[in-house]
Amino acid sequence: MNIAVCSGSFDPVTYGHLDIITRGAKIFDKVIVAVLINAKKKSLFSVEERVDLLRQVTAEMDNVEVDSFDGLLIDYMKKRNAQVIIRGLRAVSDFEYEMQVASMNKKLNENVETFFMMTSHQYSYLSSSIVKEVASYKASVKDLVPPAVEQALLAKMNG
Ligand code: COD
Repeated sequence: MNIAVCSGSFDPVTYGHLDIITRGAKIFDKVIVAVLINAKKKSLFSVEERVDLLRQVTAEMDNVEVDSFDGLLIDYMKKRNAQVIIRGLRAVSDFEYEMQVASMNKKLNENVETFFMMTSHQYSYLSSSIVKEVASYKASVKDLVPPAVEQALLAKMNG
């Protein structure tokens, strides 16, 4: 069974994330969407909230599972018997960092492959940070995130 992990912060999940998860799920037998538990990084949503939103928006996808992990991604992958890391590329600026991380992961475990997917052009500008920025000014994020995430953002922004 070909198992891929799509890891990230997902703070919160956007249509850009959902696009690569959906496309990945058509290629691999199973996709595990894994949220990094990183106490050092300040996030708007807790890990539990991010996992819950991801579960809601991927509920229709039979071969997608949502989980969280701590520590090195390759250690988590070993535990889950996964061989492939799915990453999205939005712009040339993403490339340098992604190249470094993919090379390090390869050095840590040569059996792990990183699978890069080009963003769909309509989401090339989209990131969780930009969504939070727009939402903080009470502007509509309807076209950027699924309805459940829009509601959760509104609730956060309204205190
Ligand atoms: N279009 C396409 N892809 C997108 C879009 C978009 N609009 N938006 C986001 N993505 C992709 C990103 O490129 C990424 O591949 C994925 O979705 C998740 O994105 P984010 O921003 O939620 O998450 P990141 O990139 O901050 O997550 C980084 C990790 C936390 C996954 C990474 O640092 C990690 O695995 N850390 C664990 C420690 C480790 O093992 N490090 C590696 C050794 S150096």
